[in-house]
Amino acid sequence: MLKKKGLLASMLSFGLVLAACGGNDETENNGGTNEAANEGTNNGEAVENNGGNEEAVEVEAQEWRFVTEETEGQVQNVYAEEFAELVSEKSGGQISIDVYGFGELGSEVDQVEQLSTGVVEFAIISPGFTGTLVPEGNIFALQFLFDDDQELNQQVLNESEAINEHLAGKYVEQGIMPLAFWTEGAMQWTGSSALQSPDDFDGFQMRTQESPLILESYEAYDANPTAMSWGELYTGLQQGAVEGQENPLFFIEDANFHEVQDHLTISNHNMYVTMTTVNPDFYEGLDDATKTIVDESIEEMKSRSFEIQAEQNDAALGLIEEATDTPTEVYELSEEERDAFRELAVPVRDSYRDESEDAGMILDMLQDEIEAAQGN
Ligand code: 6CS
Repeated sequence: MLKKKGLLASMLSFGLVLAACGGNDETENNGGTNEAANEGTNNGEAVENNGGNEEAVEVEAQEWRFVTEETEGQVQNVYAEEFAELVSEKSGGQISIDVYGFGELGSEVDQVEQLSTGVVEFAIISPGFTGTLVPEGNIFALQFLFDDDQELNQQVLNESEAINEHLAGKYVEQGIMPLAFWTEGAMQWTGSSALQSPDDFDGFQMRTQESPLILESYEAYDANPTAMSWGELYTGLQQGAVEGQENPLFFIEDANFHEVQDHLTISNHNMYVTMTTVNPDFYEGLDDATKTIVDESIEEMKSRSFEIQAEQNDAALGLIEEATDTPTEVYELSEEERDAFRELAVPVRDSYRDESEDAGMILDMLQDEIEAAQGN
């Protein structure tokens, strides 16, 4: 429960952090951040001996903010810290990025607004929290849509026109510019009771993220889904307010959900997709040299994000099984058992098509892209 105390302390320091972020109010900050970030920057020439890095580019000193939905040591934070390091190196130490973990600036939903209003320049935002704002982002709620091979899925996320052009465009319209879509691993179920067939979900109190089609996906199994921040989830599971949840293994283990759950089902029913995002006005306002530093760092983090999640997810199941003082029964669904869920999950795709004029086109294109990747 140490983490909960840390979280509370972080929430209490929220006001202080905002004050430390330059004292701007939100309205001024939208364009103001860009001006502050760009003021005095030049076109960026490669210089020798800049901070000891021969490839560093000359840019003015700048300080940016990057908020994540996770805490220290978890996948998103390791990613953000490494991204900050790359940007610092490439700018010869001139650009520094302060990373704020989950709870330091508010909830996951608050963070979406902070990014779009320019309170922070960068954020890791999971589509699971934006389904009302960007209905097309509900595509990642659709279970059994992607392949079981995470490497193949990451390749699709990197190369997909449906995602990187059409879906990304919908986010930009809402003041959120996705720079990369990436997997945090396959999701599994935990429960206070065993979850092995759709019948086991009948009336089951399932915790989900906010996006409407995530809830609808569990309603298709006759469960009673409730959206809740993960900051309240440990206590919610412990006290029985909810009976189960879905997440990648690393997160289940690190957030200690296995301590308060008797059952873990290896279901691989979906993958956890997240996005590295930037405030579009801020990004478009950057000079070419600074933009290149950002773009190169994002590109280099594409393989790293996959490695970071794979390493943590690979270790997590063993750690859960070793926690014998809080035993968790692990059950892996057979292909036949997965098919029973798949059958109920596929019709939810029709609801996705109804989300907007372009949703059907995005889904069709993505399905073609997944099939093409599977055929290679
Ligand atoms: O379940 C959640 O809400 C959290 N899960 C992960 C893997 N990252 C952050 C997110 O908020």
